[in-house]
Amino acid sequence: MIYKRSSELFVAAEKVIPGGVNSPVRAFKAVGGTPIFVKEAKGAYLYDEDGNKLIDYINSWGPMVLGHAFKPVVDAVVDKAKKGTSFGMPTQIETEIAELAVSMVPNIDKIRFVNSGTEACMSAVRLARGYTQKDKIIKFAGCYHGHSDSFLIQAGSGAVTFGAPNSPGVTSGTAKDTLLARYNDLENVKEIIELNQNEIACIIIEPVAGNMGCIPPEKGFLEGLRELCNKYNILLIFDEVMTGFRLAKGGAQELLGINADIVCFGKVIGGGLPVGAFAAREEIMNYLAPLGPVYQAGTLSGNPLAMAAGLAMLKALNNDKDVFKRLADKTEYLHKGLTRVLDNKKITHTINRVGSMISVHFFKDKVVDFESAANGNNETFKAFFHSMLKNGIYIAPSAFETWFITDALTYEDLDKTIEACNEAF
Ligand code: HOZ
Repeated sequence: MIYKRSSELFVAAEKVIPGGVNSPVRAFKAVGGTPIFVKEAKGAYLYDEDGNKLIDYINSWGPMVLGHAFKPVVDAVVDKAKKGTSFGMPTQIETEIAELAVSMVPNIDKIRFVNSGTEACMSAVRLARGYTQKDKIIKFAGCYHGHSDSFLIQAGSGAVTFGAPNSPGVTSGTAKDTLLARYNDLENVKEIIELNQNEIACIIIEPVAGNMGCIPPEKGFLEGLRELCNKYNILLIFDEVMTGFRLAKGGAQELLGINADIVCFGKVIGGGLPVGAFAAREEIMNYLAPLGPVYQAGTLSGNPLAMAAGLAMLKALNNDKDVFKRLADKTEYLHKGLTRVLDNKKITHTINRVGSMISVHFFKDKVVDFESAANGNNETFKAFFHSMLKNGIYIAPSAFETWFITDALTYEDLDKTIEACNEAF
């Protein structure tokens, strides 16, 4: 494949945008080479500026559950755009999407829309602190909850890829209120809680981690967190930015059968437009301004374009009773095919998968937390990434990211992907 035009566009971008990108993972620093500039996308495919067609496994980092340029979403956005794009005033469609989201997700009564997953998580933590009147939070090494200050402590995703999981600019005052635990290690969480009795407002977690590759919660881990939260009056926050409306209608809460106190959404809930949201039981949500004392606001929050896209997306997912099974089946097929190839070639690896999230780790043991994810062979990953790309398969340009499966993928696409893996070694 030729990337002449993409390289030229990157050089131009670097002159006026730091690193040439508006979000670091895109810069290809973790895999080398220059990023691919997308011209357009449709269904399961990306078409780049050099005229290459790629099978897409990042799907805008999750939201394209039903494929790129999904017609109901596009139609809804076009229709709304003609009637005004933002008012900073209430609109009826906000209630419509809120009603639908509340009906799909277990254990929530009210939802507040914001503009990104970062905003959702940041606001959820403020709400938890205000509600419990406690300051500290527990997060897990390798989990990523957006780039707000409290979360850039051993953060996953781009933060870890560039060797800066603790970012300069986060004050020591802020950092000291974020307590760090090991994913899938309940004993570790218990110790931290016992050392900080009556000080912890919330535990925030990706119920299926997606920012150190895909890491499933081990049996009993989330159940244990739920019990600890009940016992110590701590709120449990599920960051479902990746898992919400992707693993099931009701996200990870439904799939895994665990109730969180606050749930954060992003990406999928906006059908790929800039939307985030956080939701909880009424008594918690009523703590938010204008009803309660915890302040949170935004001019573009709930804007009609985003709401129209999100509503079209949620309706499509809600009305298709087989979609989550189809997604899981396709992902399982890919998992089996990749395993067959990598086993045949005697490549040391572990594949993690939950629903339509999957990641390949070039590591000999189980990958259950940040430490095991970081022990994967990054040189093998880089070579794998570039070989897949050469064969028309676009996976995330970092070993610390999940691949997201879209329903637009055909079994022929999956076979091509498995074949590309075969050629990579
Ligand atoms: N933080 C995102 C992945 N977990 C990457 C966002 C982007 O580069 O668009």
